[in-house]
Amino acid sequence: MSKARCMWMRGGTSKGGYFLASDLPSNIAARDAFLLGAMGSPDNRQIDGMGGADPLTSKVAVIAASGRDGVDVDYLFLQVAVDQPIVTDVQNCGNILAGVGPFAIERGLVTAQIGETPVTVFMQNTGQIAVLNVQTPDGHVTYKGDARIDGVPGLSAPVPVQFKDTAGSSCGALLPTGNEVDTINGVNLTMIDNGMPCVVMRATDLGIVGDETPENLESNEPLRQRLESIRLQAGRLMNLGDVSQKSVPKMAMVSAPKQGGAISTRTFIPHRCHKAIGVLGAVSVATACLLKDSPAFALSETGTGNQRALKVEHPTGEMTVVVTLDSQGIVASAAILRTARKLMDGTVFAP
Ligand code: NQM
Repeated sequence: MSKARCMWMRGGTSKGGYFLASDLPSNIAARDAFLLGAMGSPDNRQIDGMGGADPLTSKVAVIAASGRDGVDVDYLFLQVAVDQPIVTDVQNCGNILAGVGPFAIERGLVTAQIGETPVTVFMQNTGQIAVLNVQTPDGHVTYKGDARIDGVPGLSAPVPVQFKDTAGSSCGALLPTGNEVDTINGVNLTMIDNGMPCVVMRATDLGIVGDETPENLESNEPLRQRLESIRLQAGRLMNLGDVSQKSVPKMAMVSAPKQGGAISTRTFIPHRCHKAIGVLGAVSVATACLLKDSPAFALSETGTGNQRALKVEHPTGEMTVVVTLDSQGIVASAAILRTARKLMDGTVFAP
């Protein structure tokens, strides 16, 4: 197959191709070969394809009407590696998710209401549900609005996203080792999965301050080696097996908030440093901040009450995660604000 119908969209702080499942080959090897060709991978510059030479702009959403009760669409997220011939469904993506609601309405999978249209999404990668509210003022999707998210210039229509039951999405449990804190290579860390498997460590324990730019951290070869050594061991302990070719777990280095937020982060995803932070990555880090024994706890400002707006600071601003706590103080559900924009609707070609 050498061409397919597709919509290119920004979802949150990521960007990628959105396809109806029926517009892609059902054979997985054929599908992946097509997507690699369309993105221009493997190649550091992705010069012969649509990818933007960054994992955040080399993403794919595959969407179909859902047969599940109370669910509108099934969404499969695929990460197309930039410099390796890998397409993986091992992780979810809460940023690309933001475009799934508008896409589902635009393609006629969900009927728009007048005003706002809720879209209930089954996230196939992890088997969980998210509910998006899409702005449809006159029965059509609008991308114009006055919502702003850090990491994206300008204003857009808000797409609030609510997650339910994200604990243990990929690792089987919120704390796959059963512990709030473990030690690997002498570094105290929390291995946690509240929608995204993450390893949460104190930045200073990795020899950085925590306010460095992503470029500065990516050029720090000893740091990268330390992180990868910890990650490979953490992967096994988190029930993820050999993660050498996988994009999880994410490596979050945390420090005290610098802009009045709850915590400051620098996150490797896992080999490039995120310019912001992933959505479910932020939910998982925010959850770690509430665990008394986590190295994140003492550094964070998490406030009080059963519902808290935790601002997770990152290199280009912050992401506010609104968490609702259960009677034991554990995060029961989380909500975030994203925006999305349709960039192109047409046909994408692979060589
Ligand atoms: O954690 C990047 C992104 C993501 C994933 C990554 C994401 C999430 O910013 O839900 O959104 O961590 O690979 O798109």
